Amino acid sequence: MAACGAPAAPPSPTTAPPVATGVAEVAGTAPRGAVVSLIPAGGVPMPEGPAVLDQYSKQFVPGVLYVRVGQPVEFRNTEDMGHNVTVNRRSTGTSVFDVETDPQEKYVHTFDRVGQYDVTCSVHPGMQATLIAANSPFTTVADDGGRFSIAGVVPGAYTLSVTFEGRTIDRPVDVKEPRTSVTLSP
Ligand SMILES: [Cu+2]
Repeated sequence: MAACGAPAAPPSPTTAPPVATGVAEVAGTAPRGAVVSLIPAGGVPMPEGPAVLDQYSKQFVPGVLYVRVGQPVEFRNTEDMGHNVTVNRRSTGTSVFDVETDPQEKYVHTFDRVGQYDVTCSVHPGMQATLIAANSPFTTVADDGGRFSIAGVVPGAYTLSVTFEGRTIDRPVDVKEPRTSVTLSP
């Protein structure tokens, strides 16, 4: 079964778009650092299995990980060196957890809030990653200029959900090809 040739790459490698027919891009502006998600009217199934953030070669792999709110995340240590996983909510610096991860061990945490999280290892100051938890695989983060773009979206009815500084603004969006623009002010 061949793909239709459309470059329908979802923003998250852990999940796939519901149906890859027409493809649209949703772009616009939001508060800088906001987590921006498009949630289809019919919802999106939770991915099967956990998301994984590994510790290997004194690095977090991958360096940026998108997960779903409610999806278990395995923080693994797959090398013969003790590590630590410290997770803080970026907007407030609030601690989420701080655990030691022994060689070949894992720690599982399920995020219950949309947001960006800083992941560090207290043993190795150079180790860091960013984790973004959201309610849809169609998710990105607004850049320093507030710009965002989500490509590979099937046209239709969505809720655009924008979370920043602990607040969430939801707005209905009718996504049309080839590009739909949205501007959200703080
Ligand atoms: Cu470490």
